[in-house]
Amino acid sequence: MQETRREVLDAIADGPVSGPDLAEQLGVSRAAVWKHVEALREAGFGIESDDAGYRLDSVPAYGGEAIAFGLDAPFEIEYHEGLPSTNARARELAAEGATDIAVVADEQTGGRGRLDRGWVSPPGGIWLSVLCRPDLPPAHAPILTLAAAVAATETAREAGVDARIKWPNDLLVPGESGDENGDRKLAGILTEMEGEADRVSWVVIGIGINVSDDGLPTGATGLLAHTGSVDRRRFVQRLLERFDALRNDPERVIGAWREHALTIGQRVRVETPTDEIVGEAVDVEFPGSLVVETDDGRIRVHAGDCEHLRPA
Ligand code: BT5
Repeated sequence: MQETRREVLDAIADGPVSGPDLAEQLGVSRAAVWKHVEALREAGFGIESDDAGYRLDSVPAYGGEAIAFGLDAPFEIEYHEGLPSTNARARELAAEGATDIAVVADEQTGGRGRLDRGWVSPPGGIWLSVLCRPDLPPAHAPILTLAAAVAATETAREAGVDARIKWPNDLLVPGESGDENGDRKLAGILTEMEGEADRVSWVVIGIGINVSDDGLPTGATGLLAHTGSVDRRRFVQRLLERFDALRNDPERVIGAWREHALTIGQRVRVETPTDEIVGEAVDVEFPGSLVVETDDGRIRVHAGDCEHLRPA
């Protein structure tokens, strides 16, 4: 959000402030204050004005300015009602040299999963992509995907949903006990990056979290199936704040990932680009490798599709 506009909001959130006082406080003209107030009203903010001055009455449920207001993390928000894919848009921004932007859309018409799979993204879901330029070698970039998975899981758990992580980065809600096939996919993460040999140039972390489960494929679930209501604005804010705190703290990422993991301790089959590995998942290691105990010993898997098997 534009800096002065944010300052106007902050000022009127604390009670009525007169136009002239606001203008003086922010060092702008009264006409400029009025313009910012009108722009904020257009963005959906409820702003009362009476003899005492301007007062913030209500914040829109969702949207760029709504997410930016009260966000305690250094991301700019670019909001769209509809987009083919927030990842595609974030990549465009990366090509323009931008950084620390979260692209958020209410609906995606061409949402993408990994390996060219599709991602169903109806209106009302949480679809966002975070663009950043971390000071990391490309081989360590997976830690950011894990950080996003932890941030999304902790935010979902705070919202009252029993989200757990399936390696490397799916969020599942476990089924009732005794129903191993009852796990449902709540969210997915798609990370894309560009880099030189020794340094990441940019990374885009796309996070899709289902809210309603209307129109989703079999095996999927949404937050609303597990909790009474969802404040998407608050959800995105908390998610971005957590991701920001975690992106510079790899130790905590791995620890928190383990704590929320559904995969550790399970029999798994992992398909890598070249191999199929079956065994018990025993740990995850920096920057995100799964350690699998197989009949031929311990194997560290860096990337692949993981399936949880029924215990032998
Ligand atoms: C993922 O891929 O799980 C990564 C999904 C990332 C989506 C976000 S939304 C914001 C950003 N913009 C994008 O365009 N993408 C990112 P993968 O592990 O390949 O899982 C894809 C598979 O999940 C599909 O083949 C379906 O079987 C299933 N699927 C599709 N839509 C789903 C949904 N909404 N919920 C649960 N499962 C879904």
